Amino acid sequence: MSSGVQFQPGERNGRHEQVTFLTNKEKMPSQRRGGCIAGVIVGLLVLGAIAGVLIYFFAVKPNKSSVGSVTSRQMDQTLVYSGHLVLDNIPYNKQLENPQSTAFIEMADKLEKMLWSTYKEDPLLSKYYNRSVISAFSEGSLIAYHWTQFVVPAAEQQVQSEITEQRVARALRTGIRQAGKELVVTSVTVSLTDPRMARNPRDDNCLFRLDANTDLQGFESPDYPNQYPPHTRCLWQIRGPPNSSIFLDFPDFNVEDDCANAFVYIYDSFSPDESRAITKKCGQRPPTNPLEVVSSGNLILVILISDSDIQKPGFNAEFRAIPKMTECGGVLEAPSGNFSSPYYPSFYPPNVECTWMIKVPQNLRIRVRFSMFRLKEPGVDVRVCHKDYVEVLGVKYCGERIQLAIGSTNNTLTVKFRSDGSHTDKGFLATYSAYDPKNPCPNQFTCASGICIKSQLHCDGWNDCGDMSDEVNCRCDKDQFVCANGMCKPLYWVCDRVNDCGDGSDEKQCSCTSKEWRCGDGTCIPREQQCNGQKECADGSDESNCQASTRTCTDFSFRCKNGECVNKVNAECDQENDCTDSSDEENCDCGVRPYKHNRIVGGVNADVGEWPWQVSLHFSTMNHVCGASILSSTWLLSAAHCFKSAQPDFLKPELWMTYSGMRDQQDMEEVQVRKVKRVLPHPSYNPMTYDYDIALLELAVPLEFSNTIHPICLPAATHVFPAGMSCWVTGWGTLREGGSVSRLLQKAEVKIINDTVCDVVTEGQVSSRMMCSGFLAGGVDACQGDSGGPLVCREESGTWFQSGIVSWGEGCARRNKPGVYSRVTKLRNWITEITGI
Ligand code: 4AZ
Repeated sequence: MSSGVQFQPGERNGRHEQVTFLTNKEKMPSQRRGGCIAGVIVGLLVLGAIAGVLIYFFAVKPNKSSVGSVTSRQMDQTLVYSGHLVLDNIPYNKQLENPQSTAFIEMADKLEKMLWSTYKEDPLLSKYYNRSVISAFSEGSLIAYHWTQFVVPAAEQQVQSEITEQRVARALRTGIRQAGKELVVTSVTVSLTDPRMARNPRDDNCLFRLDANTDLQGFESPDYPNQYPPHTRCLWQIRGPPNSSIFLDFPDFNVEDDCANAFVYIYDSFSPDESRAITKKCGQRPPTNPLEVVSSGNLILVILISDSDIQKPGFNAEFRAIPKMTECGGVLEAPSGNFSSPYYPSFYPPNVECTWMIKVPQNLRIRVRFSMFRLKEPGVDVRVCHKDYVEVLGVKYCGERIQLAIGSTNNTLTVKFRSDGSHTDKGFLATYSAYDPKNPCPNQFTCASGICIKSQLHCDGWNDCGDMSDEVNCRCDKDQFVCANGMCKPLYWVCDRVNDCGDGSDEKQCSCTSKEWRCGDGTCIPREQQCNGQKECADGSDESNCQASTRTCTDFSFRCKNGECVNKVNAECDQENDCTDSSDEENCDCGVRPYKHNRIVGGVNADVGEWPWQVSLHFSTMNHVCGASILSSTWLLSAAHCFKSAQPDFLKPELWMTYSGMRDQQDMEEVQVRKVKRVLPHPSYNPMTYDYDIALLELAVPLEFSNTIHPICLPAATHVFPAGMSCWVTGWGTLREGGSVSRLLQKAEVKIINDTVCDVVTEGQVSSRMMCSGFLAGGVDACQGDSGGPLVCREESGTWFQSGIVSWGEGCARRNKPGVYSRVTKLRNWITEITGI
């Protein structure tokens, strides 16, 4: 159960030190628990503090103006530790809420002096001590929020690693014990803190104190909705009545993408204390995925930091006090139902514990399926789940799970959810149902978890249950390979460089001899042929990453504008300057989505702004006919077969209308409608074979880019999309073969299929201008109406590139009949010829 501000011994996350003073009797058992755990904790704390120091020095880059004059000496390093103190013998007084009041000033002075006198006792800390500040007070005994700054001169940087959380906490604990009778401190927390967040309430012009009540109130970042100023440091302390929690949401949130430069940090405390952090966010969020958090107690602290010159509108926020949650979980006795983490889909509060007891009639069993599961926290090993978790049948689950289903062993099932004091997330949404163990899945296959899948999926070489139970103990056919994990896969997938088995066994015994080099498609060539300027591998991989000949030009080099060659795979728009004229990073305002998105379990409906380059093409009086993608404000890319059909009218630009920024075919909000000036199918397009199935559309009026309208990056002709890579295809095409088109934009994750396999499964119908993508097991594919739409792949740099254009396929989602796409790299030069892009 949650409680406002809790002081539980052992609630350490390895990054902060929390000290709770126990009576001697209470101390005994914990002392006997031995030095081993303590050693590990101390080790973790030291590592944590070192990591923190490193992160701070290399990532956070202290801002000179942020922490007073001391840091203005160049290279001096500032360490700040913040947390809170619980004072037992001092009554709470409303006046302490106002930092300008005499009560606040007197009490803060007294405590700041006490802090100094405690640090003074430690020779190392006293040497580097700079100042201590009490930043706020709250009730519940008296809680004082503090921070202390240490400054280490440049010449003594090696000392930084000794000023650890553990050392600071130890100094405080020892010192405060000796502080005398007047101030009885019963508990202390200390965490390494980004110095930019340590503010003095008595002289800060961007610190706001807000009182929450049951009415919805709001606040905004400075100058919202215009841009917040550079080097913003603003704090909002929101305080509700006792026994309340604060609900805080951000209807609009648009902060810079790189969290190292700008972010919003939210705390379940008035101290920027890492052990009380609720979340840290940056980027832009779509209206469908607003940030909504709930505090465990009646306080919440919001901090906005920005350090780069890129300014964004910031945010507007709303808050209100809600009754503190007193209960969660319960007994569920209906045969089926739903349950979720508290306040779902808002972030769950810190420090809660809920237990659901599901009980069904004696002769039945229970299956639980999580359709959303997000308990992600920084620095958590998801195999251990030592912070927030869901526990079922003795197993703890945390992190983000795409497929999670669990079955009971009898007619009851207990699901426990626990959140600790820091970092919360959206949580989970679960459905459960009772089933008859004698016939759990009528006419279907029963997974070990109790969920049902279609019988045909049993032993089909794909892990459909999610726990592999449909793929063990299968008898493989003669033309199948037996994976080490018992799965059966087509023999011709062995050594194709795709881990089809999931355990790597189909790719294990495939190495080429020591005198050979292995191509991307698994074939072996003599080693000396690699990087010899001639293509020996069918996929060109032998010439695509030739470091030794960095500037020599081959057919596989990236060509810079100045004629120079770069022999690095996928050098364009990877956020590294490879050409001396930087032309590889020019025209790279593409392939990023302005909005931040959450991955929804099993979701197929695209989110607003998730695929901002997707366009819907409408013909004459018909509605949606084909897809296209945005290359620039005036050029769209599509498939030739959308225009060159039996009806010559399809070539007439005036009969087409393009819809950009659309998600719902019946919602025109934020959609930009443009007429077409020119339709340019590839001159070599062959309607019989679908070879060169590519077309360019020039728009009559340029598009204005927005959160939901943004171009996709085109790959260089030498860009490599390796077999096995996960890419996404999107469109409003039919949901199944012969079905009707979709109202909402759909997305599907598909894999690039090896060219040899593609050739086999299409019976030789693919040309070098085509590529296969999908799953040979079927089930996921593009379909009619998706044609002309983009197949896009996200590179490690985070940039999306269009690898394919939906072209054809034998039916849709059929087994061994993947989708066939026009290969953009092969048609790249034609695009440049026409558009100059
Ligand atoms: C079509 O008719 C179509 N399964 C597009 C893609 C695929 C099949 C048909 C791929 O537009």
